[in-house]
Amino acid sequence: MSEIESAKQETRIFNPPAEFAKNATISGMQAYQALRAEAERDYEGFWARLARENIEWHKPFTTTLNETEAPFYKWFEDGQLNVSYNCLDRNLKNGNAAKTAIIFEADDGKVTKLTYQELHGRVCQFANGLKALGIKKGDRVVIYMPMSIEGVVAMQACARIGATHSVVFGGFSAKSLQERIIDAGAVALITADEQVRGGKQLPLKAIADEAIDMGGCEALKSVIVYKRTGGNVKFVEGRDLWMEDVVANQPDQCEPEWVDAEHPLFILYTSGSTGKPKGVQHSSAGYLLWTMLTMKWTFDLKPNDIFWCTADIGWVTGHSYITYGPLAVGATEIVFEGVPTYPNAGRFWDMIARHKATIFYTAPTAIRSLIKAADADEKVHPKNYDLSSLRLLGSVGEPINPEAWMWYYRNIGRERCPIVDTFWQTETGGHMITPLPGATPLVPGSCTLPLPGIMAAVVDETGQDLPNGQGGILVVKRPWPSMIRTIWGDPERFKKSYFPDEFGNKLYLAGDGAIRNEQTGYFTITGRIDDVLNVSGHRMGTMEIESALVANPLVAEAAVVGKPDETTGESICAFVVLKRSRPTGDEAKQIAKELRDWVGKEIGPIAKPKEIRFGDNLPKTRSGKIMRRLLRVLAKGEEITQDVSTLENPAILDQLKQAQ
Ligand code: 6R9
Repeated sequence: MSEIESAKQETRIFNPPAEFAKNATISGMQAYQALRAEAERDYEGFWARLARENIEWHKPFTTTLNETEAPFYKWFEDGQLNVSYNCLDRNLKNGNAAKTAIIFEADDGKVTKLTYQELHGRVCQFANGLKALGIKKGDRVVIYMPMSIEGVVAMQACARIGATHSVVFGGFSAKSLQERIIDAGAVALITADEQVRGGKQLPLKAIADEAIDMGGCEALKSVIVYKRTGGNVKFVEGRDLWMEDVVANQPDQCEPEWVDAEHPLFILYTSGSTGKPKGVQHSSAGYLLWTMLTMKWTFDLKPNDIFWCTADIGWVTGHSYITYGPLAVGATEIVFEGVPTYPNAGRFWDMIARHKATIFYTAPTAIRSLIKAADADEKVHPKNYDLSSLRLLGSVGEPINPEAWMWYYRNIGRERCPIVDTFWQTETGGHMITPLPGATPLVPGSCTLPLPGIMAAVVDETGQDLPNGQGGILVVKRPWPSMIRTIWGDPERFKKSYFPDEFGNKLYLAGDGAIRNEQTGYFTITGRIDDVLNVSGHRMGTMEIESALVANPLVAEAAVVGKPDETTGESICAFVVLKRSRPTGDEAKQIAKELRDWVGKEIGPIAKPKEIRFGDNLPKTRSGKIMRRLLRVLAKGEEITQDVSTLENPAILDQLKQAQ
């Protein structure tokens, strides 16, 4: 059944538990509708009110939204603030100094707790250390670190001195890291000797060295290394420093650098439909505001909550719901170094029980793999764990299929906890379409309704609204404070990707398809409508993987498509033409392995194709265009029913049918 069909047929509804609704920040649908109405009545007034109530400003703003250079929107333009001050100092003043900010659990189970006072001190010391190295406001700093307190400290310290950070996920290769260092023009790199995941030590500093040795990183003056394992690393005199030496003797107070509301807090690279990753640039004030509001609205955060977002700080979810949002609202949060399957697949459930987590936010791919693990081994079934502390569950990164939703609801939430299926993107900064746990009746597989102030809609190719029940293109009709500001160094690409001419440069194009339910108006996301794949909740461009493949000397041509996968949502299937004759049997297996490893080195292990098929050619139109939609059908193992008369070489389809 297609996603559109299953969304249309889903009729189960789960109302918010009465107790939950009673105490919720947004309590009941009327409260939600009232906020929406406020935004519709006076859009700027709505955002201005929230920005005044939630952010502590160094200098108050007087203009709310500047649209004169649209789509380069500016929010709260003449206001000044510091994001780290809002996350840390404010908590010291608010009586949260002795409150636990972070419960860190290492891969081996060792737990370290840090109060707001301690975190503030650590961030200030490191910020002072960065300043001593000459790093200043506006400089770019790349962070390539494991999940750690130090990773959060590094990001917050950059924010404190007004340096723009760009975190690169620790699973990316040397080449990917090098490209990002160059594109951002980074003056410093913060990394670790090694990272520890699933009982294994994996290098980071050695990969960073390799990246820098590839050349082009001339702007990079300092490499700061957090000693995680004490593993062997090479140091370059005059460039490399231990993090512990950078902070040694630095005072634990550091006056924050006040920045303009629009000052770029961070750049985060993500995949688009062309080969080169896009440096998504975010602001300071608008971004901070939305991470705070979504913590309060979507997660209904209360002072006693123990909040756990399992994402990595290398992704936007880790930025908004580990480094910034939870701290800005004074939450206690869990930060986890390891993986869900080590020492066994009960790790998440065990951690929830031990730390008494109340809010748990994870990805469908993790849920699906833990369902499988629980089916295979009774011992790691969630029923064996005390999950009574939980009151709210969340999902992010990809569509959650109704079966996985139901399992999550029954086995983890024990039918007591609402599930917030949060639809959003690197570009949106925070949640866009999501249930409110104390208001929205839930329907499995639907992210339900846009948050107040988010003008989401489903339109056709000409930008006209579609009626409910008709699938189309997901857009946002008005700018919102936490939206992407530009693509770093490429404003034209920003315009073309998100505010294209076809829609009069007025509609934000998410890149996803959606359909709204005929009765409820609820949104269901039907997946990407561009050449972007979503594998285990990780975004990847098909062009990126194709470029990596053709960079291999054996490869003449490659086309990459997504294939539905039970566990990872989508998997990567590559169709490859070699410069030599088409390999078969063991030789094909051998070359496929070589190419997979090659892609792992070019981009990172997450981009390795699960399946590689070799052909003498690819299905092309007479004008030479690769027919990817046919390849998608072949990848799924389905029969081709479409018209293939425009194909130059229809015989090739038979050859590519079989998986090798
Ligand atoms: C936060 C994040 C964004 C893409 C997005 C969409 C998919 C994310 C989803 C979802 C359906 C949800 N996506 N959340 N699809 N339901 N609740 O994941 O950012 O890595 O940029 O990915 O992920 O396709 O366009 P990012």
